[in-house]
Amino acid sequence: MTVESTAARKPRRSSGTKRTASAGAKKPQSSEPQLVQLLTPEGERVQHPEYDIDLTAEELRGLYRDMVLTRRFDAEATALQRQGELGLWASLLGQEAAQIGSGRALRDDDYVFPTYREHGVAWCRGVDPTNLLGMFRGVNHGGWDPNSNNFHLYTIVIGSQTLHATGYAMGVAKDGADSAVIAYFGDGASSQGDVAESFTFSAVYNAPVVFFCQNNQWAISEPTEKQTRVPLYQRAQGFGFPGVRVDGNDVLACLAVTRSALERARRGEGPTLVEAFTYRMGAHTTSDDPTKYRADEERAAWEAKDPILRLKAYLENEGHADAAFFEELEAESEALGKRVREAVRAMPDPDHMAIFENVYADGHALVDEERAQFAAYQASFADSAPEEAK
Ligand SMILES: Cc1ncc(C[n+]2csc(CCOP(=O)(O)OP(=O)(O)O)c2C)c(N)n1
Ligand SMILES: [Mg+2]
Repeated sequence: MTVESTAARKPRRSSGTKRTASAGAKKPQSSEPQLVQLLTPEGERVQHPEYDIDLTAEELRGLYRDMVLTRRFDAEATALQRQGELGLWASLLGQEAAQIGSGRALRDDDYVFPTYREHGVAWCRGVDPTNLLGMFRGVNHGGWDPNSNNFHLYTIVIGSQTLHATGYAMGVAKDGADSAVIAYFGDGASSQGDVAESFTFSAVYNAPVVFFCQNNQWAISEPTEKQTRVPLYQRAQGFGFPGVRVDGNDVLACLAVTRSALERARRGEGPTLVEAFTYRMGAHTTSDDPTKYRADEERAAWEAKDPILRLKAYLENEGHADAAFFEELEAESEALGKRVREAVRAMPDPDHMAIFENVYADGHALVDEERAQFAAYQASFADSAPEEAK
């Protein structure tokens, strides 16, 4: 049995109302990419022999609401950066399904190690969205207590969080807990040594970790072809654990595939690589201009696969949501946008010396020296003198 074929273990029940995605199709060779999909770009529900799930109308509306509010929050943050309120923003536009689907597959006691773009996952973990903005405004080093929501601080050092997640997962296994760990990373990060090392360690130690790679086709200006000669999910095979590619713009498929990978981790069967095949609709960050390196046609093709529109079409076609639902959600989005704007503008400037705090737990000679230098520099400004001396 190949590692990939373990991904097709349990045939599920069939339903008369759904089309089978691969019906009549030639069985792909193992080297050809396979894509798990439950909802087509047109909003048609298709069945999958391994990953089919049943969700109530309320759950479907919940996923839709999560994606809409996350997109709204993200748009607001981009606008705030343009207005000079944030120093930088990394937009998740286009990746809502990958993040909400995987985020809603998690249990409260699972632990998440994100990159810097996982605003939708943060939303699912209950991290207040305004807390994500402090670091991007430059007023703090993180903005939330990772252990309050089992959601680690954003990690900028590409790929390093996969090692943190693996070590944490090895600890979970040693504790005998049945929770799981998920590490988010990108297509570009897949080229990092840290990621390869985390694959090796997690496989060998059977660590309960899911590697969730959002292949958004670009690592700043480098396309995925510059990262790999095989589809990314197939990398897992060489490390001895299963890999699966899921339609990253299909929230149902992302939920089903991640849930299955997390269950596998809980059963003590080790890691899984999930490659969510998606697209970064915006710029890498607000400092980037993607028109310099990618074609408009490419973006337009992905616009037709929008994760929110396809679920909207499905909700409407099935009668799972009425006009009042969409109107209320629009009002909720507006309110969220207003709350985010007000919260950012109200963030107090940090104390100048705070940058030196928490660098080392017990202090450090070099940090002490730098702190003293910086204090002297600050004191050299005329307006830094105490009030009574002026
Ligand atoms: C170790 C390291 N090398 C380089 C960088 C600069 N850098 C920031 S984001 C990025 C691209 C990451 O691409 P990908 O992993 O695909 O994630 P995406 O930004 O597309 O979500 C790079 C090279 C960094 N932050 N850390
Ligand atoms: Mg990328």
